[in-house]
Amino acid sequence: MTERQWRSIDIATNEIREYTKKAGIETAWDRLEAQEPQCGFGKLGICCRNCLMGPCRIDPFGDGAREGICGATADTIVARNLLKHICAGSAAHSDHGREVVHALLLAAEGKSDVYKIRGREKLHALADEFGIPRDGRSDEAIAKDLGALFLAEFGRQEGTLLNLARAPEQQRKNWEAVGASPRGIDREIVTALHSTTVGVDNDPEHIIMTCARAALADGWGGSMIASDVSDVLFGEPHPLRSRVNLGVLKEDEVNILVHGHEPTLSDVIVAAASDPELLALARSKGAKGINLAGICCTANEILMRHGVPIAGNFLQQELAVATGAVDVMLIDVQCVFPALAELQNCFHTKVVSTSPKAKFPGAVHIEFHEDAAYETAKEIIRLAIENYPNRDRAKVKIPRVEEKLVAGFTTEVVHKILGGRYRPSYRPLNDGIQSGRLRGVAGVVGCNNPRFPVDNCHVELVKELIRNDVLVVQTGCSAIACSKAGLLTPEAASKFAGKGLQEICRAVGIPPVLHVGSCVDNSRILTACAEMVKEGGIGTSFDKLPVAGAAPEWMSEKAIAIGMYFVASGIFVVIGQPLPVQGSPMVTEFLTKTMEKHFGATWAFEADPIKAAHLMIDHIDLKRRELGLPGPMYDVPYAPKTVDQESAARSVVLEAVGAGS
Ligand code: SF4
Ligand code: MSK
Repeated sequence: MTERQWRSIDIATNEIREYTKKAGIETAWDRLEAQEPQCGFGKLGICCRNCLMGPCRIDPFGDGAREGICGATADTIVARNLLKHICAGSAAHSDHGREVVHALLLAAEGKSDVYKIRGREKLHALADEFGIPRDGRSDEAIAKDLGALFLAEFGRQEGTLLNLARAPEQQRKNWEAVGASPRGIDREIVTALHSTTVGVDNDPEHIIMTCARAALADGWGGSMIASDVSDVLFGEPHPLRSRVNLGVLKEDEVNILVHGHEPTLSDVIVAAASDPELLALARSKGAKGINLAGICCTANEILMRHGVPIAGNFLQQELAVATGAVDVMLIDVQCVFPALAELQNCFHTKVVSTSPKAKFPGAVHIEFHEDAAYETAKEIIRLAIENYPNRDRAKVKIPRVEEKLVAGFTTEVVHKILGGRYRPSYRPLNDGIQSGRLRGVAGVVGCNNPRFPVDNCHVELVKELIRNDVLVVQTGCSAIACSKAGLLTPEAASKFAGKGLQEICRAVGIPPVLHVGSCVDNSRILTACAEMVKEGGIGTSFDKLPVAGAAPEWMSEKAIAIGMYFVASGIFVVIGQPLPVQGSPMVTEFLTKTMEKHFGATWAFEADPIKAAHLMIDHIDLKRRELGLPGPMYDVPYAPKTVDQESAARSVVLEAVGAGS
């Protein structure tokens, strides 16, 4: 892999990556190089290991095998593989949701040493929405009913998910018409996995409908429950300021990084990190304090609610350890490199796994159980403090790079900040879109991937969108990427946004790019779209709205599930590298064209971030025309200098993904 291919726009990433290269410390980029050339059959989705008559693979050039031993065609194999990915992604988000519901029930039943109902307003709103009586009842009693109701959604055997009632009527009709309305979350995933086994579902179109239903069970089920219940249990996020990038690590404090996804432990770690007993212990070891920061989505969870700084996104997990300044990296589930356990041997860092679901050979395992959450959190922090004196000062290299950000936007917050505290409303947002001051809204989400220079596509794509007066909402590692580039501050509006978006940001005091949370919080984008439809004037279902989505550097199966539930909800989605479906022209055509007929939206594949931005803008403009809305209020000036820079960034990206120069 050439330097040109890995070099990021993030200078902290470059600095530590250079160091690991020189020091011979292996990271994801080195392992990618060792994997090259990567398997073309896998990339095209045409290998099948579903039974032990195989493995089988289809010759993409038509000279060799056209069918697997059982007779499965490329179309069937590709569709089945896609469905397996979606099941895994949906399962990950939904299992996260279930854990949070369990924690809510512990709080409601008084069985936890730390969990309390912190989001009273949200609890009451949800109780009213789901018909749970509130009069004369304690919050705990209400929460117990709510927890039981949500838990039943996972195993629901009859009827469809209750949250579907939040979707516009037309959306629900679309799903009904193609049999994509999800029933119980677990049921959809089990049924979908059943249909992928040898000799079950072999009709690629039918399999893709199952993909849609399993993904919708995630978006409108598991993920949405995770976000709602987290708000009840840990408190509703509100806009707050924080900092981001490796520079948030401190030389003279105990550094603890939380990495993974579930907030059940990380939220408690935040509380325990200010425990006087632990602070005194840290001082007794020569540290000035305890510095907590995060990586990936667990970082986003505690950023949104507590303003805890973020050390980095997905591809910075190894780089963070390589700063030599991390005393404990606490990991739970999802997006955690097994390589961390080996990497810790190069430094004093202790990698501590905590989930009963996820063990890492070589890591210290301190199992987390919700009923003793605070004690576990203290034990892990104590381990970090005891490890602080082992830090080798000669190896400490913390890049002096950090950026400010504002996070904490939710569907409810947008209501309040736009309409005012006493008259919350989406009216000003819809008015802005109707007048053309705001062209539309885009969700830009997803991971990093070593096939792309870290963050470049996220940042270039989002800059182009806001330059064209498109308000951007973000989650996950994409939000972290753009916050490192300084796009998540109100000041970024005057620097990067078009005139119309600038006016809105200035009037309301928001950044042009809104951080709405972690991967499960993509469900907040669905509920925000539902509010826009409810407010009226810009379409009666999601597929009519001037909105679009993107995941420019995605890598995870969870990203496929997210993309699929957005498309199946009527939102056009552009992703950086193609889905592994191109071994079947039929499946590719179905996803990128035919889905429009059934769901009102399609997928598009585009590695070039500027072209991807313009696919989204063109789609938004098309929706505006269909709604009879005027064109954008302000012309967007051609920016030759920027475009030159963008071209350079694009050619690196294209080279990195093997899409030409
Ligand atoms: Fe081969 Fe069919 Fe078995 Fe897949 S299911 S491995 S295509 S025989
Ligand atoms: S953490 S799924 S790398 S966004 Fe949610 Fe980041 Fe992608 Fe994991």
